[in-house]
Amino acid sequence: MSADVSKLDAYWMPFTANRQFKQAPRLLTQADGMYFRDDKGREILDGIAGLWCVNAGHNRAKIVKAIQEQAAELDFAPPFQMGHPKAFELAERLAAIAPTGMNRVFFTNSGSESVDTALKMAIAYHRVRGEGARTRLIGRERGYHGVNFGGISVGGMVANRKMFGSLLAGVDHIRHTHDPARNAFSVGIPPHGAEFAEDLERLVALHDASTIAAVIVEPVAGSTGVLLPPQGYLQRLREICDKHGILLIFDEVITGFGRTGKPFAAQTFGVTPDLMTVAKGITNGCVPMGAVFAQQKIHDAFMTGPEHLIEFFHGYTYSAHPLACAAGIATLDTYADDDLLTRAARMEGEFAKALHSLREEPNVIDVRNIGLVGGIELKPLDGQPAKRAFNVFLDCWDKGLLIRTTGDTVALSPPLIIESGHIERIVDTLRGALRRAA
Ligand code: PXG
Ligand code: PLP
Repeated sequence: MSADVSKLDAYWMPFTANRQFKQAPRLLTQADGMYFRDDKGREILDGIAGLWCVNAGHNRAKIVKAIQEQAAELDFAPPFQMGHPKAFELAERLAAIAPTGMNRVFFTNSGSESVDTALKMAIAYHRVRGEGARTRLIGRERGYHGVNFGGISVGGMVANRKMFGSLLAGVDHIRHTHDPARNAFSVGIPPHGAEFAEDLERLVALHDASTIAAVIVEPVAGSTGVLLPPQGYLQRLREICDKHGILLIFDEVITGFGRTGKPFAAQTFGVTPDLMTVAKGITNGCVPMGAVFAQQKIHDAFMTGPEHLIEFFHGYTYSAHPLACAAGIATLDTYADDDLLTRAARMEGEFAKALHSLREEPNVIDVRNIGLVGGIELKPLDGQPAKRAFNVFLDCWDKGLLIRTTGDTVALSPPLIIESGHIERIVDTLRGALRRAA
């Protein structure tokens, strides 16, 4: 059954080549475990956990049941000046697995909202402490922090920024950490580049620390092509932030919930931020939800003034939505039942070996991996950036495998329930596609 193109017009699709898609639609209609099914009944192996979010695999019984029951019990509760029990329960459960001291949780509905929330918290935190001049936000080149104005301002993807005017004022960027000349084909964390963190000292020298509120980075950058932090880099960034009283924000929207082998990448790398943004895996992708984790000292700094007054003028109609909270609790149960938040560490060796076996395939110029994240960078077609990788994407889809591409990098982030047979199939399918794309 091919889709009726006249019925595809109304939906303006996000981050999609709309015209190409509507000529040859790729429609998913069902999902279970490691697989999607498309509208033609084909089984599609999910190489990217939906979009870095379905960490426990699709259609998990406990989560489905929790959402169904919640919808019938309490469909909505206003989050402002009101609460419902599952919001508090989920926050406690999240605090229990969080990096050291990050025991205060603010709910949002997406990664983009989490990022803008964390940036606002950082600026307001300094102000409530009497350092109101600390308003400057520092991001990083090649960062992705969602699509809202705060997020694209601190973000470092040209395509996401250039169309949208002057963005937030008072933002600057440190350099990215991608250094293929020294680090190509590193297995796991690349050895070279801790010194890139010193770029923050350059911005401190330029702007003065007294004007800087926070630095935001992804511990592992996903959307911009799977860029890993060089050994010692995040530690150095933490030290420089501490030296200058600058808050460090980790954007863990893709690294959160087990992707790198511990619950959060902060734990994998042994570096604790002041604020941490999450989304995606918080509900296994089933209901939109995001959150910001804060160190208690940040939360407590707001708890001054008359007790009947609102301390932080921020929140969303759907913050801590009952369906999302029910899904989140059942998701944490599912992760615990199957020991999934550390499974990526156990699968990392096998996954890395399989990915790096693609090294000799045509046009592969780098392979990068950590936990259950993989990046395979391809030499671009002359004068047609991103085209070769997109061809590989379409070829894999044709062969029943869903991957992601960003620029000319293939990104893999399979559900954490992945088994050896799936890894083999992913790599074999990619190998074929790379040869055909040569
Ligand atoms: N921060 C990071 C680090 C992300 O990866 C967001 C913020 C925004 O989250 P929302 O929920 O607003 O989309 C993200 C999202 C990809 C891809 O293909 C990754 C994301 C979104 C879309 C595509 O790598 N990450
Ligand atoms: N726009 C208008 C007119 C609103 O009334 C509201 C919320 O009340 C919003 C935007 C924000 O919506 P949300 O809280 O879902 O982010």
